[in-house]
Amino acid sequence: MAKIKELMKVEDITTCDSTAQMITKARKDGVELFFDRANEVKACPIGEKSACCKHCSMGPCRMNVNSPYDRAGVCGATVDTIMARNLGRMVAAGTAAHTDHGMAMLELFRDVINGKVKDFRIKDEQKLMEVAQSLDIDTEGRSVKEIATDLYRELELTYTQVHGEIPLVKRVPEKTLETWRKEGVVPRGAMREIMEMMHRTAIGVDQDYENITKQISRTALADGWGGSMVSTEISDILFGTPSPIEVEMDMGVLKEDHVNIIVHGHEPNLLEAMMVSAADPEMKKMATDVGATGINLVGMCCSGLEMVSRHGLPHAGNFSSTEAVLVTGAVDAMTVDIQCIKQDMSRIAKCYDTAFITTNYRARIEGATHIELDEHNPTECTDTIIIKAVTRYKNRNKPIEIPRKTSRGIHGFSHEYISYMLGGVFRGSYKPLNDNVINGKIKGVAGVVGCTNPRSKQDFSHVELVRELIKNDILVLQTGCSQVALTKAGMTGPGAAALAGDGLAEVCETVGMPPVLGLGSCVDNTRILIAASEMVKTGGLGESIADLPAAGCAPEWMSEKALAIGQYFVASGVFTVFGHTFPIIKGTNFEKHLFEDYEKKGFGKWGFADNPHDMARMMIRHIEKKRAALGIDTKKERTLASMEDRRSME
Ligand code: NFS
Repeated sequence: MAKIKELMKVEDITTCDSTAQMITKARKDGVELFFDRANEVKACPIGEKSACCKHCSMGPCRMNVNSPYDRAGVCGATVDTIMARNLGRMVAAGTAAHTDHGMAMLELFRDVINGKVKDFRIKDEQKLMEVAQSLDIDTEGRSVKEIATDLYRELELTYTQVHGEIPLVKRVPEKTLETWRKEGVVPRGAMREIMEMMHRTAIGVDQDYENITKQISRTALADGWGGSMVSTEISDILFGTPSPIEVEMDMGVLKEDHVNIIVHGHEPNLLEAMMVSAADPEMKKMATDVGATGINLVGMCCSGLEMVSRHGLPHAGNFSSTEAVLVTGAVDAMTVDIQCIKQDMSRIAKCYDTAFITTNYRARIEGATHIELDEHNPTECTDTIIIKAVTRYKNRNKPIEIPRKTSRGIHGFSHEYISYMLGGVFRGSYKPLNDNVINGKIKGVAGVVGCTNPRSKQDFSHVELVRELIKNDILVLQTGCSQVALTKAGMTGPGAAALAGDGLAEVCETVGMPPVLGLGSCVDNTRILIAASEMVKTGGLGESIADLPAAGCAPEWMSEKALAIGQYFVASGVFTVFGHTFPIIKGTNFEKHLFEDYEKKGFGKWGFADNPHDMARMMIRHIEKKRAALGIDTKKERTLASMEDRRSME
């Protein structure tokens, strides 16, 4: 372990009991985790504020964060240009991650249609029809293959379209699209937008922060309404659209007498194939032959969430727990694909003799065993992983300590299911949701999403923020690591309605839903976009997404992907608050542009707060402002909705 001058107190690092227990164990075992490194490697104060330009070799040029207009870069770039360039490149990187993931799903879809991939199939034909129809693809009297082929061609444009508007903008409310057209930010294919973003932020090109911001929005929109949306829709078509399911989460899902295999990453196909292998009688026998009771397959982070939503697979924790879970000594194999995988997991896995396996050609890690997943024969890879895990089980020689905690929650709320749940099976609609927002039982809707970060006490802000929001009758939609934090805190089950304000609690009890709805992984933030779009189209809450009493927040974000998501929500019209830090200097022109002026153009805007109570206050204030603008801010007499009332809402 590197020499750490002063270790942080465990209670200051995390509110997750299991992770806390493992941090303590790791320290006893002499194993360093990223929490301690975050303490040791202080963030660079200039980099943190994005006030350093290293886009050419005349620099790197570092600005003065306390007096940002004191100097300029060697080329003359002002601090506004520098910060805008940096944000642009971060958003381009985040967009690239989501769209490359989406493209991988689309290529898999193509090979399934062509019959080249036989281990996967189109599982949800209804969703295929709905997505095709939403893009004006003719479905009448045509075969699934014909429709799917047309859909593939259309969605490929999400990436490759050089001119014009990508097909999925057909789903954007008219007035929102009008704003985009007026401001010149309707996205072309993501490849074109990312390319232009990189070009414009190179030395000597775009040196006007407002003009750079346009391309930042356009790039991010190519993610939210493009690459990420394709990923969600195609994953639903191939693997099934989620519907509510009760799931167990936290490290207590590991079982000492089982071969424990964790899958961590983002693409659902690895875990889908793992499920097939783990259910194979031959594999099961192999596990029992070495004395195990069975194979225990568990997810983590976003690929885990995809399987939570679709199959009810247990989930061991979020981003800040992926190293800590190895410290249990109970993980026989940790297998990963892409994104949010810490390099040091490879070293920690070695300390506990856990097989650490990379499976994707894009993401190899030094010290890991690489067993590539080939979609044409996926179980060859996943069978091999199970054999490695069984071997490790047989040779277990490290003491095992599994935290006992688990929490149950309801997950798998697709935007289709929200419509069905509220409107009923024959008259699925967002009208009951809109009606309850209009009558004030529900004050508004908030998306609380995103990562955890070792520089921010794990899960704390997510939980505190959501607690405040639901208490104030705001329905919370969740994705990503935030959803895991809230489940561990016991707030994604119907019992959480007791923590909600009277109005929201009443709606939750009538419908039988929790006040906190888990929608899936980070690419599934697009489900929130579609839900927002449906709310606008249903009527009564304004004409554009910017009119909705809605707000978003990523309280403990860390990834560039989160910035891309934040920007596509802002550009779609949502007030979006980030916590813990933001790469910008307060009081600069660029900050004023993003945090104040941007909403005057018909977009949303950014917000920042460093504690969950301020985040909640800002979001609630914004929602109240929107309610007032819609003329629905008068407090209505509260009555208990009966079934009769529910029917009459129609
Ligand atoms: Ni999202 Fe998923 Fe978690 Fe953050 Fe990483 S796992 S894609 S980026 S850390 S929420």
